[in-house]
Amino acid sequence: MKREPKNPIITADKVKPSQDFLKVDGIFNCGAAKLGEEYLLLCRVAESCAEKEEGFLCIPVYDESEDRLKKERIPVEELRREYDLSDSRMISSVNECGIKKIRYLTSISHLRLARSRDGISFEVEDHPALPLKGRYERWGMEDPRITYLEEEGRYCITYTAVSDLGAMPALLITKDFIEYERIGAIFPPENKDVVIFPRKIGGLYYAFHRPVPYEIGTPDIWVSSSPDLKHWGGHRHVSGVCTDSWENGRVGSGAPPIHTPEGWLHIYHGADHGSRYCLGTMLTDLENPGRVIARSTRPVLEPCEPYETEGFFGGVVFTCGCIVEGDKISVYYGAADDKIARAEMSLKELLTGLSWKEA
Ligand code: MAN
Repeated sequence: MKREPKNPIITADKVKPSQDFLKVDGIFNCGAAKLGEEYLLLCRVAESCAEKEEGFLCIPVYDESEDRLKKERIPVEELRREYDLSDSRMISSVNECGIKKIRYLTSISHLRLARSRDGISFEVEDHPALPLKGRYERWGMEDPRITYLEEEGRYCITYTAVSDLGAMPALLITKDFIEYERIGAIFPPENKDVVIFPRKIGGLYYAFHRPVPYEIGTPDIWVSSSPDLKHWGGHRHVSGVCTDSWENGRVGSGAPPIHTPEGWLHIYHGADHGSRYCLGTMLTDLENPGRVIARSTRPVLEPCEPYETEGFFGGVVFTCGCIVEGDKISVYYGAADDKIARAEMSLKELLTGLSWKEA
């Protein structure tokens, strides 16, 4: 992949906080779409409390009963005594069964639209695209992915609704990125990385998703189908972690699958046990999209540049969206969980030039 020389193309200093008491920690993982001639990115914006309070760590949490953000104040003493603070993204502890549980996220995310005429210089809007809503969004909305349903002229947006009840995929529908219809939860927790295919296959909608099994199994990519985008079934395992490689920790969908004559081309992410996130590719059957035809042996993008290795959470390249124009794929990706970067590649080269590992 060829990185954009102007990378990173969007940084946190270009983003206004959504409320006075917040500061923006990062703008990253974004869905991508074209609406007419305009390029749109629906970005994840992560915010935390701007002011420090002596003796406390303050975390913004959405209170659905009052429909507003509140500060949760945790005494620093308690934090040091009871929690693991080594991961910048979360505050965790080990429960009575010896299992690591995330008790708080260090920031809360919402979705924000950025617009561009050339796909490189983006203006970020001043306000969230839509407000947090309901019990399942107490800890925010994350990682939006946009699929344009070609035959219907509408955009499906999947995202992760996060709360103390778990990470749960939810769906929005829009035609204009002004009004959004909330469909709500489409898979129960814990599940993430849902991406919908751009056209129906055999009369059904399809989606890749990534459940997180608890006692048995690994975080792998699955496929499901639906007659109406709301009810999902036909669950089937697609592709798993590879024990001896860059993707030995977890894999999950990235950008919406791209229809090519050879099959569905899917850019996904894989992380190792040290949470270093890279991008890989796989090709699945056009008629049976859960059947993997081939999978790349090496990552197509790895965190190497300083803006990818250093940041809120370094060593991460993570995509939620790309735009295909003829033979050119523009991949938009979150770098180090705090900025947005872009890389492009030729569709043809990607299909022919890679060393495919037969699945
Ligand atoms: C999570 C994802 C992303 C994030 C990566 C890297 O698993 O859901 O939100 O970018 O980890 O931190």
